[in-house]
Amino acid sequence: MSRSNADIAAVFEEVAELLEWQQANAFRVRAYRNAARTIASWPEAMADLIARDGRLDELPTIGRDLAGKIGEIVRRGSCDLLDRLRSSSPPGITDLLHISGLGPRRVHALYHELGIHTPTQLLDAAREARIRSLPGFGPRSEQRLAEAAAGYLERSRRWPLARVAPIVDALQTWLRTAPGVARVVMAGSFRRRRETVGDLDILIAAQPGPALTRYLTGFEQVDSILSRGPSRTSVVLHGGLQVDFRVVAATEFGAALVYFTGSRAHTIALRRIARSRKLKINEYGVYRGRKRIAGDTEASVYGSIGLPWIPPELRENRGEIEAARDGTLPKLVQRRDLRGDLHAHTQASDGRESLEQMAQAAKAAGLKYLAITDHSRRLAIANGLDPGRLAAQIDAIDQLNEKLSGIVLLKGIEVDILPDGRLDLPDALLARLDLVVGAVHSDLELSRARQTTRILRAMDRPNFSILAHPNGRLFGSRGPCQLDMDLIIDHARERGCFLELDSQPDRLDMFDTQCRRAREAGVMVAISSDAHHGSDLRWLELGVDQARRGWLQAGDVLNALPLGQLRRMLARTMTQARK
Ligand code: DGT
Ligand code: CA
Ligand code: CA
Repeated sequence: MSRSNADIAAVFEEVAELLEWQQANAFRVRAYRNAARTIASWPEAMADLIARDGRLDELPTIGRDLAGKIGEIVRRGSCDLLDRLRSSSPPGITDLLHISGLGPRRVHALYHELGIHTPTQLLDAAREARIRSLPGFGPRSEQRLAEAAAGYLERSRRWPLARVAPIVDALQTWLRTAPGVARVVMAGSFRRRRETVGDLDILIAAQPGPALTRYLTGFEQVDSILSRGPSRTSVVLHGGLQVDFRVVAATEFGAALVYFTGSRAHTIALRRIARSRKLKINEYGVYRGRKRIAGDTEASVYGSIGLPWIPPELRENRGEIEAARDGTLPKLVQRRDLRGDLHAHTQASDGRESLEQMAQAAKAAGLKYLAITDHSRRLAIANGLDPGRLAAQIDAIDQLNEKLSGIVLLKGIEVDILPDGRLDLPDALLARLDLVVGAVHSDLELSRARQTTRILRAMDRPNFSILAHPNGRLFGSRGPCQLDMDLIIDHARERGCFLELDSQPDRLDMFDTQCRRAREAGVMVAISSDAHHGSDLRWLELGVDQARRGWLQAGDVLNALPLGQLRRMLARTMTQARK
């Protein structure tokens, strides 16, 4: 995947911040800041410039050294310098630099004296009055820091997609009876299916009027009204989620939908193409001079600049516009392409239903196969299986498969990857399974190098099929592990094993950009539910959304394969003799 200028600028900006935190030479810090600015506003994509052999070091503020780094970032999304700075700095430290009242010197004091490296820790420490006694701080500055940290956390608060889904359902039901409303569509990041949303944007085709505005602000979950007017009303719901309503005429709906779906970067790029064709695109339509030539539908807007309609999940200006122009947009995977699920639990470990109940639920969800992958013994809190219990489950599945129809259970395990890269169960037993799903559940804070090595070693075990939830993050409680995902993806290709996109609402792990890297490297991804109850199979939808943001097609998805082909693919990951 080629990285956009904005991505490259973000890398340089982070480098500048980390250098600043490490108290590097001020000229050096400024050099990265200036380069970030140049690149962010440069009209041509750096990737294109490189592709046509343009000289990067002839750009203002960019010398040989920075030019080399730009090339590196375009290729792999990061550069050695950033990787090194990250692994030698505490995670979250750059967030502190964004809090007003804090510069590098004070951040250093907070870190070295009190171990504070995140805004949350800062807020806690200020509330516990631990900061006032540091040299250079006092009760007043402690109070101001508490407010600034709280404000920062409030602004940066994002909502996992699955958490807002029930609110969206309630809003849509409510809007169905709104006066004079012809159409309602969720726009913004929710429509693009970003894993988290900052707020909700709802586009309404209607005749604007005071009755409609009153109706919108009367939604039962509204806590406060930020602004109201005929075409735009914004409210905050109980719990803090903001909702922006925009009311537009039916004839402008397509143009407004393109605009409010965003992303900003995507629509700015569309407008640039329009300009080059002497057209103007705005939220009301597409214009040649004063003549309106399109805007009723989204397709008409894209069509006016010679492009096919682009799925919302791709609208991030990460190459989708070029792909649309070249006729190479991916045909994105859909939920109905999934023929099975390769990660599910039963009562044997921490699931809540029996083998049979899980099998019936999978069948009812339209699946043809379901892999049972309970935890292994190391995960004692989840009642993980020891060799004896796994052997018994293998027999139980064989027996149950005899009497099931329309659904096949595959024999698997979610085996713990030990800190040294060994697996938690003996090879000879694992060899009796259809697939081995390996997962990291302990020692999540290892250094990037050690965590990566651990996973590569696990992949090299004789039986290893799929790496589960690679980053280990949990929304709201745990950030991602430090990992070299590019290396892991390359290794998976060489080893011939697979990666999982875990669809649990709190996980959604792998990330969209990682899915895309896997696809480009030719590594298939399993979109798995990680169900602990039959009803959890609905989570597959969320995984599919994330996969679509990662440009995956059905052909890139392991569990889109029919059972026979899948068995052959899995068998190759299991080298020992099979029954
Ligand atoms: P979020 O809410 O942070 O998850 O992300 P979005 O993409 O939903 O952003 P939001 O809610 O600020 O605005 C919704 C869409 O409206 C956004 O994707 C593009 C459009 N939009 C809003 N403000 C601007 C703007 O200043 N310029 C452009 N080009 N588009 C804008
Ligand atoms: Ca939004
Ligand atoms: Ca908004």
